Formats: sequence, C-alpha cells, structure tokens
Amino acid sequence: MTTPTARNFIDGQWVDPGNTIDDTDPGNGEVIGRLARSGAAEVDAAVQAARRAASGWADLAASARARVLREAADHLEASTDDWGRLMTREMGKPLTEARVESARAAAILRFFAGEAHRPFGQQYASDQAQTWLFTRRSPVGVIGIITPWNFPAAIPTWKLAPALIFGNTAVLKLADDAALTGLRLIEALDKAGIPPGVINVVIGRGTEVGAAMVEHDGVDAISFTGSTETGRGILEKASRSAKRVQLEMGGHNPVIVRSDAALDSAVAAVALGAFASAGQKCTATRRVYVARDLYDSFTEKLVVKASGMNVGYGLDESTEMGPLVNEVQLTGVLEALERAEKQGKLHCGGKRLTEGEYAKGCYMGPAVFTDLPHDSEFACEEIFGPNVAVWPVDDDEEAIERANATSYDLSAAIFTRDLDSAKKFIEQVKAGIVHVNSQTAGAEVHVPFGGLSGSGYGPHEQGRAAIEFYTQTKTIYLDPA
Ligand code: UN1
Repeated sequence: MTTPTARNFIDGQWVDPGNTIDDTDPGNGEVIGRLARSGAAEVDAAVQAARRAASGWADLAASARARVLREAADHLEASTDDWGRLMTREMGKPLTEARVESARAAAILRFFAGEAHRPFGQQYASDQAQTWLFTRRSPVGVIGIITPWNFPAAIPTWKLAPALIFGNTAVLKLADDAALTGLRLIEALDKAGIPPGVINVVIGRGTEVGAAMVEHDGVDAISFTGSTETGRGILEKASRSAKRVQLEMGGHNPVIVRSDAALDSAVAAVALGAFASAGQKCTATRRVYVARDLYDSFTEKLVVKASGMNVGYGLDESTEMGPLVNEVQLTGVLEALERAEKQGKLHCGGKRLTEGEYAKGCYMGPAVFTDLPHDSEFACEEIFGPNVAVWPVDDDEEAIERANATSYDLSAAIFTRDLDSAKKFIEQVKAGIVHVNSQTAGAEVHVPFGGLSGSGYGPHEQGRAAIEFYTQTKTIYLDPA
C-alpha cells in the first residue's frame, strides 16, 4: 500500500508535492502518511484560482450549489466509519468520538444545503410610498479558512459549507496534525462535481501558509479556529488590509455545581467535558466551582471516575481517552501541570504514561486538581489537555464571580434543580454558550456557536448566524422609472 500524502488541491487539481514531512499516529508513533510543505507561491496560485472561479460560482442558482453539498454529504455518509478511523489514527481521538464527528460533518453539509431555500435579506417600508426598500445578501468573495486539528472533519466543514452555499470561493489551510482527515471533505466535494477553483487547499506550516493567506490582497475574509494568541496575531495582520475576520479561539470553561444538583450526573458531565478528546476542545470543562457541602463528595467521585478511565489507543473500542495529538502538545501540557502541582494538589493523572504500549505514543492520565490559588496559571490560562480543577464556593454570587474571572468567555454550565438560580446564571455568566445541567462541550449544527472577549471575535458560526460572516449586505431602493 502506498503511503497517502496530503497534497494541495488547486484549481481542481491535486498537485504533487515537492517537499513533504511525516504524518505520525500519536497513539503508536507509526508514520501513516506524508504532508506537503507549501508557502506563499502555492497560496498565491490558490487565491488566483479562487478569484477566477468566484463569479461563476456566485452566479449559479443557490440550489445548484446546494446539490454539490448534498452529494458530498452522500459520499461522506457512505464512509463515516472509515473516515472516523483515519481521524483516530491521525490525531488520536477515540473512534467512538471520531465516528460521531464524521457523521456530524455530513449533517453540517445538509444543513447548509438547506440554506439555499431559506429566506434571507429583509424588506422595509420606505418613507416614499412608491419605493420598494430591501436588503440583499451577496457573497463576500474569496474566504481564507484556517482550521485546527482537534475537530478535523467538523470545523473545516462548518466553515466551508456556509462559505460555499452563500456563493463564496475558498482557500483552506488544514492543520498538519489532521490534514489527511480534512482532505476527505475536499475529495467528497470534488467527487460531487464542485467546479475547479471554488475550493483550494494548501498544506503547510501556519507561519508560512497561514501568514501568506492573511496577508494576500486577493483574500477578502479570514475565518480561523485555533489558539487565542494566534487568532490575535491574525486579527492584527488582517486588519491592515481591512479584511473581514472571524476568530474562534480558546476557552476556559467553568461549571458551577450547586447544593441541589443531581450529583452523579454533574460528575459524569464534568468528566465528559474535561476528558473527551483528551480535553483538546476549546469547549472543554476546566474549572469547577462546587457548593461547599458537596465539595468533598463531588471531588472524590470525580477522582474515582478520572482514575478509572481506560486510556489507550483510539482504535480500541474500549478506549475512553486516547493520546494527545503530538509530542509538543503533550510536553506543553505536562509542563504546565507540573507548575500547577507546585501550587495545589494533584489527585490523579497528569503524568506521562510510559509502560508497555503507552511508551510508543503521547499518553497521559486525566488530571484532577484541587487547592489551586484562584490567580494561578491553571485557574487563568487554557491548558489544552485532559485537566480540570475543583474549588469550593460559599454561594451563587461567589460561584458566578469566579466563573466570570478569566479573559475567556466561550461556554459555561450550571448544575442545579433551582429555576431561579439557573435563570440568574444564564443572565450573569459571561459566555457565548450556556448549559443548564449539561456538559460545556458540544455544538448543534443549526444554532449559533461562538465565544465572547478572549474566546471569539466577529460574527458567530453555524446555524443561521453563519450568514452574517459569509455574506455582505446591499440596501436597495427600487423606484419606478
Ligand atoms: C464541540 O464542543 O463539539 O475548537 C465543538 C474547538 C471548538 C469546537 C468545539 N471550536 O474545540
């Protein structure tokens, strides 16, 4: 079997790469593929192709664009298991999660195909009786899309699908750690007959490919998901040429557990929120504020749950938590947790697993901390791994104040049976997404998704909200001659 290579897709052609690097399975260190190395020249070719394709694609009936999305969804649905396996091998998430994600990507395509037949634009009454006054939505042009490795099927899909249905063309940079997975989406769109140049993919380092996209005059807008630091750098560069920018960045998501909570479901939801995908989600649960009378029992149950988790290779069906995505990420997380250990109490996990099969991959145990200062690095900064900390709180006011104390505002959850407390939490918590009695992660396709302040910038993604970023508004005064 030949090793698959993540190649560039430019102007409808798969381009044979010059330089490549290894694509490694973080679960066992095996080289599973090659990744093209590209730079500004490939980005330029991709942008030129996207510009040439722009008017033809925008001029199609929306239903013709929808047909391409739907047919791509058909192709992907025929192979969600296979797609999930590739995802697991490339970036480590357990197959059970990877399958859900590949099915979700197909569902995203179907939702956005449906946008072709939903109303958009608005009609107004003009002050002049004879005037028809309304707005029209038109494509923005060429969208530069930069996606991360943690949802390598879903995130490229939820950016590309709205870009395409609203008539834009795109240049996509897929993250190295999961580029082969992301390319399945492009293969499906190619098979579905998307015209040349409408989507283009360039594989390479963020500092070269991403930077070239952000600086290219032929790119009209940038949609990015990744770290807060990288996102802010993109915003700074992109604003020099007044590009439209949408940033989905880090999170440091809090959970409040009140005295009246259903304790076991709160524990289960915190474990799921903190450790699914080995905590590598911007929506992962990191901080838990528990009513003092439940604090000991909650912590004990969470530690039992975390220490009992089956950490292993993602393709084993019994695995509950897989490896981290690569050595660099693992080392960064372990070092941050070592610093945390000096400031608080580590109850379980948090260390590299090296025995037996673990020695070949990027494995660590899920970590639960307590007794960390509220101003510690752990309490304030996102550490992108399977780690969560618990603190006792005395009342709702303190819980909400602590929940709101970081510079990230993505997702937040409360566990309670008390309606008034839930309502107060919904009103007062700083977050783009609020959960009552469910985990902090998750994003249904048909509703807006996005954070505030350090977590997000620009219009939200998904659902009908996507139209805000991927279209521009024209106001039309139509008068009789
Ligand atoms: C989810 O919680 O299912 O990068 C989605 C991330 C987010 C997506 C989370 N943008 O983790």
